[in-house]
Amino acid sequence: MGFDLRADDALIVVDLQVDFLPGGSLAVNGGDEIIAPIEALAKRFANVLLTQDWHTPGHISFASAHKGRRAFELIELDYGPQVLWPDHCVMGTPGARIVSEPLLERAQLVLRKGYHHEVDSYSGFREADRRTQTGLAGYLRERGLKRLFIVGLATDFCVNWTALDAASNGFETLVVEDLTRAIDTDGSLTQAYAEMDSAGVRRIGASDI
Ligand code: VGL
Ligand code: ZN
Repeated sequence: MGFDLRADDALIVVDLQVDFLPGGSLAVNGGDEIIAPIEALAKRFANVLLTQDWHTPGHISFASAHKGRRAFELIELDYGPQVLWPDHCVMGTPGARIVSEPLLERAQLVLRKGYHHEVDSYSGFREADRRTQTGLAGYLRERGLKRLFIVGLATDFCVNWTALDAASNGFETLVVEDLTRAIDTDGSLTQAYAEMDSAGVRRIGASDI
């Protein structure tokens, strides 16, 4: 409908990994449905970047690392509230694999995050302590990339946090809503949309591009 895709646009594909697909340890409903359309969209972008959730074994975000706690409970850590998750995307394991060979082939950058044992990182820009930078903002700036189209998993966690940080770093930020799928625990999807809207993140559909 009307984006002239430009050389300074980037498609950021968030966490399209085995553990987030149906059958995975932190399966996102319908996660598999977005793979083919993202691959098709990626062909139209001059710049394709991927993020990859990449946790240490026994990572602090895992319920299994907290005695007596269960997955999807909320706890308070040094850096703030943390949802506890089933073990997922442990570095080097099959569950952490990015599921699309065409995207891996096309990607200029695969940005790993969540590899500090004591800090989670939903965002591709900044870890959950809200201080530790991943380097993505500097990468985008040095490459002169200005407008970011964000797709992938999950809408209400890694897509949302990545989009909010993208906007706060001054990038024009668009989330392609139908090329994401949500975990939707405890109202998280409604909250994520409200946060995106108030941060000036545009929500569009794939057919708009
Ligand atoms: C994610 C929960 C835990 C995501 C990653 O990719 O949205 N969610 N780790
Ligand atoms: Zn994770």
